[in-house]
Amino acid sequence: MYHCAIIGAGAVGGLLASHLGQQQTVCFIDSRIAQPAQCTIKVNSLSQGKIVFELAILPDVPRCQWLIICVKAHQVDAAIQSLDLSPATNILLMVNGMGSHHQVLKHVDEHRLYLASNTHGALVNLKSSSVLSVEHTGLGKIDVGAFNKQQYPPAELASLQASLPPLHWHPDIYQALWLKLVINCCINPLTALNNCKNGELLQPNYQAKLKALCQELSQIALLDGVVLNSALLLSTVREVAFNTAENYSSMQQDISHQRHTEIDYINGYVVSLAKTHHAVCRHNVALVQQIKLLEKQYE
Ligand code: KPL
Repeated sequence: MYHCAIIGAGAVGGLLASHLGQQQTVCFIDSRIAQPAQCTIKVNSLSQGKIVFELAILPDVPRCQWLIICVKAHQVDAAIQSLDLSPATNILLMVNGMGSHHQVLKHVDEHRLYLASNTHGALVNLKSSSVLSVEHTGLGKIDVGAFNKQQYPPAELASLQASLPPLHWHPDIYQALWLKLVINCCINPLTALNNCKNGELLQPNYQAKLKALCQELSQIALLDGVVLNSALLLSTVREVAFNTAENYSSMQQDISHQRHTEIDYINGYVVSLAKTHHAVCRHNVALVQQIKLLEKQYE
């Protein structure tokens, strides 16, 4: 029996595996492989220094306490649809944006689904079929809560908390998820469209756009039952842009490597929510259209 199985051998998956693997049994899951394989993980962790260790990659989920999903939001369905998921396994969904939980709920019971927001920065240095090398670029935190807003954490959360501090339990995780969504709605498309680092958004020419976006996002969040003050949102977005000034956002990276972006789960999620409530959402609509135009050039 493993403690944790992780789907998504990328920057976040590698970071989680390296920290959890210090105290627990961990493996990666990749439903595309036919036979179990082995992988060496090398991580420069900001809290634990250099970590190197071997990890099994399995084609299906073994008995485990947690299945952690950290793939791109639009890859969730493909990553889990052929897996044999035990009803006793807790699922922790740690993806950018919102809305991909619908894909998980097609396969698992809602009382097993937990949602997480991660603010650690991590970048893949090197990835091959047998080596994953990750740089931990920003010390963040992980917020976890139940999809169905249960008040207390499951007993199995303690093992994750011990290996991955700081990890906080939230009886209502949607506040934390929305805050991360707003950060992604502002930083990701603007850095992708302007092909710049996050810190560039602190320049005066972006301030009116950021302010308008935060006002619009705070109004849409309210329609979803989440109260977020727009001035506070703006200062949080600026703070994240400052703290990650030298990073390229994941959407800037997706566009520059000609990959499909997560726009449908970030600004696109906000636009569809606004539509449901017949609310105006022109700044987010414009960003979705512009990012989709860029994607069209190579898809
Ligand atoms: O989460 C991010 C992303 O790039 O997806 C931010 C917080 C914007 C950091 O780059």
